[in-house]
Parts: sequence; structure tokens; C-alpha cells
Amino acid sequence: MLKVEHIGIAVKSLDVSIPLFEKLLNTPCYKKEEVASENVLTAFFQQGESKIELLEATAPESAIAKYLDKKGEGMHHIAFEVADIYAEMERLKSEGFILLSETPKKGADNKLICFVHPKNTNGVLIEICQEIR
Ligand code: CMX
Repeated sequence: MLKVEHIGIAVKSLDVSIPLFEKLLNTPCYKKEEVASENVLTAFFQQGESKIELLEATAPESAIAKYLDKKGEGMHHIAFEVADIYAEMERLKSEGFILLSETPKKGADNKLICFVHPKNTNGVLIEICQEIR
């Protein structure tokens, strides 16, 4: 894996959390984007080579809504950039990790993404992602 591409943080309200993170990081949010297939609204901040992604649920069945109900606001996932997401998915599967989709999905910020179930990763939800070129 190449680098930590972003850290995802589940929040109740982007309207509240965007100004908070702008103050905290001393940098403006550069993009807000809805990912309808994931039922989330996202907001991104660049921090050097990595990003912070704030995630707000747009529907009760959203993974973010479930997470907020169960655990409250906080760190939701770590995303690693990979050079070849198909090869990396095969490698992770062969190592016994449980992938949450059979094929990469289209995520926010022009990425192909795939999640790894937190049960096999010490309780941390891992995303791998690759820029769509
Ligand atoms: N980090 C760590 N653990 C998590 C978690 C997270 N983000 N979300 C859920 N869990 C835990 C649950 O608390 C539960 O733990 P226990 O068994 O100890 O109670 C366990 O994982 C399994 O939970 P579950 O009830 O079987 O399943 P959920 O319905 O909560 O779904 C998960 C969990 C990870 C499979 C689901 O959230 C998923 O498919 N996530 C991938 C997609 C996603 O997160 N999309 C939103 C972000 C999209 C984006 O970044 O664009």
C-alpha cells in the first residue's frame, strides 16, 4: 500500500463539523460531495499528502447512521491508496481478509474503493482506494 490517503470521521452534521475542522486544521474544506450509493455526504480537507474526510449520513440505512447510533461521532475508517486495487483485493482475499464488496465501488473524490471488514483488522475499518484516471 502506498500511503494513508485519508482518515474518515463520522459526524452528525457537516454544517457543524466543517467550520470546526476548518478552525482545527487551519485549512478550508476543498470539496463537498454526495455519494448516493453509500448514503453519505462527504467533506474533504487536504493535510500534506493525506486528507481528512468528514462523513454525514443521508439515510437511516447508511453505514454512517448505524455507526453514529452505535458508537457516536468519531474515527470511522482509515483509507490506504493502492496502485492496483484489483490486485490488492486479490492479495487481501488470499491472506484471509474479508472484503465488503466483490468488485471495487465508485467512491467520493474520484476513487475506486473497497472496504475490509473490521472484525479481521483489530476493530479498524480499512478502505483501499485508487484514483480513477
Ligand atoms: N469501525 C470499526 N468497527 C465497526 C465499524 C467501523 N467503522 N462499523 C461497524 N463496526 C463494527 C460493529 O460495531 C460490529 O461490532 P460488534 O460485532 O463488536 O458489535 C461489527 O463491526 C459488525 O457490525 P455488523 O452489525 O455486522 O454490521 P454493520 O451493519 O454495523 O456494518 C460494516 C459494519 C463495516 C460491515 C459496514 O459499515 C460496511 O459495510 N462498511 C463499508 C461501507 C461504509 O462504511 N460506507 C460509508 C463510507 C463511504 C465512503 O467513505 O465514501
